[in-house]
Amino acid sequence: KIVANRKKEVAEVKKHVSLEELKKQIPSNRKGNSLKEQLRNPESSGIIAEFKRKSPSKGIINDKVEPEVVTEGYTAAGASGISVLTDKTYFGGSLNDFAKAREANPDTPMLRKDFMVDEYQIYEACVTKADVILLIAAVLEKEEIEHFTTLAHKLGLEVLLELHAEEELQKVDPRVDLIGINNRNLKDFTVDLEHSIRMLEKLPAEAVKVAESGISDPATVDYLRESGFHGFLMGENFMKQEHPAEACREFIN
Ligand code: IGP
Repeated sequence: KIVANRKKEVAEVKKHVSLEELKKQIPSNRKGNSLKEQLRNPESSGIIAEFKRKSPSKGIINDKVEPEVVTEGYTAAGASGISVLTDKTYFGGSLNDFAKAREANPDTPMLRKDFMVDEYQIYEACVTKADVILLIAAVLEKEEIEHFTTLAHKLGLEVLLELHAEEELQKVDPRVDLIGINNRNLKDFTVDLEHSIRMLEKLPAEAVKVAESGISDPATVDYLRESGFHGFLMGENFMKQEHPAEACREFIN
């Protein structure tokens, strides 16, 4: 349902800015920030802090904060990367939020968090100066993942491939830069770390691995790190606070 909606929305946007016009806005020789390199660095906190106004499981999380303020604070707090939701219908985000966060954080690896269902969105990510795009295995065919990965790399973007269920392992394209395992089951919203760790053991040893969702205490990060994860994507635990960046700072220190 989310995918069908997202496809319709993209078709609507295309009516205003065609793919050809969008392509003309691609920044020339921009040097992006590598999230993969950042997470491989053992000195890095590994925290990828997310800007998320609302979600289907929680409703409104925080509608009083600005993306540039929060994300600049995330960088200052020592986050290794920033994720910004750009889906409007389900998460209250936008490319405008992303652009504001980008401007405030020129040197931090930034992930465009959305349901990527059309190559048009990958060009948008490039034009908005994202460093990484998310591909969700649960909603894409293996061929789409391959095709989107080729395009992303051509445009200088890294790919974070998100997995949840075991059946999705066969969709892993060895060229993806990072593999995320979503701790949250998108069907019933339950969080299960042990399931993620079992999945992790089936991934290529050299892959850079990110644990996503439902993380709310530093002990969990330590446990996931010891289990083999390099990155930890956290949203709600920070965003539900009045000052998300402060919460991030306390968490990292
Ligand atoms: C963050 P949390 O539980 O810390 O807010 O989770 C992130 O993992 C979550 O927002 C997410 C997500 C997604 C959102 C993971 N995969 C796919 C939208 C689409």
